[in-house]
Amino acid sequence: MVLKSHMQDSAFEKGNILKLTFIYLNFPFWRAEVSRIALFLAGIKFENKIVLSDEFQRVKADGRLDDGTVIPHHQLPCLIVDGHPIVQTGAIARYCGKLSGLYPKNNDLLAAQIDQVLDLATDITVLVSTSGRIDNNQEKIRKRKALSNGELGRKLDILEKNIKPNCSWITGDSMGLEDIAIWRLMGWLSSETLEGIPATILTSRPKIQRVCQNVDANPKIQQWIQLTYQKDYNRGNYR
Ligand SMILES: N[C@@H](CCC(=O)N[C@@H](CS)C(=O)NCC(=O)O)C(=O)O
Repeated sequence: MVLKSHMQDSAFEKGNILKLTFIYLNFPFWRAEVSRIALFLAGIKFENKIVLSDEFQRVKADGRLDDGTVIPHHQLPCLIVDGHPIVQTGAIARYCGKLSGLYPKNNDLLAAQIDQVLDLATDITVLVSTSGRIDNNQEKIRKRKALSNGELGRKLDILEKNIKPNCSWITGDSMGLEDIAIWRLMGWLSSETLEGIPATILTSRPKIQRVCQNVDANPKIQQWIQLTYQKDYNRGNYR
């Protein structure tokens, strides 16, 4: 793996092996992928534990897996580090990023630049997820169409504006946590799994498309896809 040139402070030292269990649902959403892929890129072993729908309902209610593992905020993802649970996407991503060398330990400016993209990914996720709670299907589709032409479109334009022209990556000179997060978030948005959000949502956003294409073309990312994604999984439309 090529580390960002200014990230030679990787916390991962062979011989200092942690027991890591990553807990998430059975689809490759960015909230999980950003951290799992960081670990994978660095060759850090972890157990990939999948929680199915019934058990997830119990996690939401009780804050525990069926085996008793505590899920502190009753939400996933959750990472167990030597028996200590960590939750919240950003916290887990920063932790895994530090272990893997994809998040700096002594460059506060770069850390904030990565954080701001992860936080924007969260804003976009929350914006879109609220539409999923609408029971009436027609109303849900109407809401999502309105979002695509309105606030979601606006957020995507803001992301587009903040990616430099002629750069392969959002921050710095190599693929980072922020690129992986945006690749999977955009893959979800443009995959047509969210009825009402069109597959063409990225068409007029070439810089976002370019970042997604670059992540998707990375050989280690392709290896991860082969290892963990269902065959022909729709990774979205960014071409
Ligand atoms: N703020 C949390 C939100 C995580 C989240 O909403 N996860 C969903 C699954 S993708 C969940 O657990 N939802 C159940 C709930 O919020 O009660 C984070 O950043 O990780």
